[in-house]
Amino acid sequence: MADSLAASNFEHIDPVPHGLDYFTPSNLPSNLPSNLPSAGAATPTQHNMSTTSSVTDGTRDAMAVLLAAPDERDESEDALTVLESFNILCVGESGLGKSTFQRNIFAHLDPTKLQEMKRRVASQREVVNGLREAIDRNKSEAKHCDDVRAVVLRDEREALHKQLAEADELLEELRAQKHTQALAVHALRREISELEEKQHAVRRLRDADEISLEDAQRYGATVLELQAELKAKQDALADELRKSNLDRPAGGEGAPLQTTEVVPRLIEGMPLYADAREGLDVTLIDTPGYGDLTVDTPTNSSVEKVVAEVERRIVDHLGQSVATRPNMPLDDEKKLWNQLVHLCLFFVSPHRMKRADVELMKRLHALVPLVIVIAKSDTMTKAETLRFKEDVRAQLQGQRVRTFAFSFSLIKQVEDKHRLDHAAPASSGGVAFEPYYGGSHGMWPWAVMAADESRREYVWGTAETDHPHHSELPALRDLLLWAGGWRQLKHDAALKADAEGHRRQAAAKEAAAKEAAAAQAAADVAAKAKDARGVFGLAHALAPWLILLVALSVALMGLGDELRRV
Ligand SMILES: Nc1nc2c(ncn2[C@@H]2O[C@H](COP(=O)(O)OP(=O)(O)OP(=O)(O)O)[C@@H](O)[C@H]2O)c(=O)[nH]1
Ligand SMILES: [Mg+2]
Repeated sequence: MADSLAASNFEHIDPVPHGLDYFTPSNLPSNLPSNLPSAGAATPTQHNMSTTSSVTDGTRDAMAVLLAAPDERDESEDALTVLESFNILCVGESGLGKSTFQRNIFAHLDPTKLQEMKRRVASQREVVNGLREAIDRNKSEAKHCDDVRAVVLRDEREALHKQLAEADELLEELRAQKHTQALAVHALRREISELEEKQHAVRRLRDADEISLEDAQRYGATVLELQAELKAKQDALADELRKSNLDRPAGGEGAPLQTTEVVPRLIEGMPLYADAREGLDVTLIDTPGYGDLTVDTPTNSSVEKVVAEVERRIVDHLGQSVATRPNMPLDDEKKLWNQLVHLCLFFVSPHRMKRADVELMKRLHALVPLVIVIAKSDTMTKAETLRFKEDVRAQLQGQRVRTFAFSFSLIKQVEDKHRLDHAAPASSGGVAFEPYYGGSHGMWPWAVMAADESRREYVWGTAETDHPHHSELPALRDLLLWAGGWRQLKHDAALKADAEGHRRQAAAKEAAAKEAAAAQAAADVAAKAKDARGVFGLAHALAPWLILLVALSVALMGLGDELRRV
């Protein structure tokens, strides 16, 4: 079982990456064509566009769509339908790459320049349509109004026509820009595709048994040249597709800043996959890591900040009693647009889980759906990764930490998709890719690596954060959005928030009952004390009289004795 996790994981890293075994921006999972299927179906990639027999008709068609000139493609300008909110909290020890991960995971899916342009075209088209409707309304009113109103309407109509002409001009300009941009991406994709084919062919010649050493060297040099050319094109395409604000920290170039406070970042209209017509408003909530000498101090505890953020969101959600979105009942708003933490990605360091991790997990697991992520997976070998995944799961079970388990069928869909997308073509003699993300129980943690440029370069080669052979980051992304894991998570988050609400209510009731009982007990004590004081007070008041009485009796008795003696 273990061997099947990712049969070729890291095996393909060599100083000169082999084109087809490598991730390129052209076969990012997010580069799916707009007519792409729902979960589980084949998606186009550079691997399966090869003309070998291993390519299915479906994938070849899909690739054709991807490489077709932009004007041949579905150029629908429909704006994205944003379905709901989806909030992800990243938690863990300091320095594990939480912030880098957040900049990386949706970098290619987050509205790219192209999608941004699509959005601008769509909203400008709405402006144009709005003006046209206003002119129509004006015209129909003009047919039935009096002469004075007719003059006013004519002036208004003239102004509207002027506005419409300007808006139309802007719309055309935006469309042209969008088309130019689409052509640039298309051209780059095609060039990359051709270069990869070429490189692949030359590599086959180089590796053929029957050629001379000289020829082999010549072909080898050509492969290297093609590789350099390919890399330049891939970089250009990545730049074209990348949305800058997710790729780098706000400060621009330079080392990532340490996170010192809880920082939410809203990404509006994140498509579920590239070119999807449906998307989510995703909020990534970054948190200060714990265990750091300067940021996490006893008086400024990172853990307390994390727990406070989670609890604040639950309390706000439970306490919301007024709808804020137009035309949406409160119940729907609370269900679809709540600010709860829908997913807590809990980062643990590679090789070891710490006591502090488990302690925080135990504070969070009843409040939010917890998914464990092993950070910096590039620092572990395949065997270490597998072993550590098992260790983490066993330790969590032993500690009774409850983590969220995605339905196994969703994980399976992602595995199938990646198996298809990332199998090296038979012609390259490549190994089949056997992802095994969930473990037999579907409960393994995810081993991810992240980087701002989506790749980490080492002296021995390059590890691609978006390559399923190298990292489970794309698997997690596909599971969350493409396969619909977000729905399961939101459901669980709502259940947990409600349970927490009940727990708090019960605790408040219990506290109130305890308080009432304590007050009653205090009152009883006071009453008893009062009673005791009453008896004692009476005794106190009568005492002088009693003493006097006794004294008198004694005196009388003495007097009696005297009289008798006399
Ligand atoms: N090897 C490796 N390094 C990584 C990875 N992800 C991030 N890093 C590096 O780890 C360092 C810390 O990354 P950050 O993203 O700032 O870590 P963080 O968890 O946000 O840290 P805090 O803000 O202190 O909690 C940076 O130098 C990153 O480049 C990874 O997957 N592998
Ligand atoms: Mg950080």
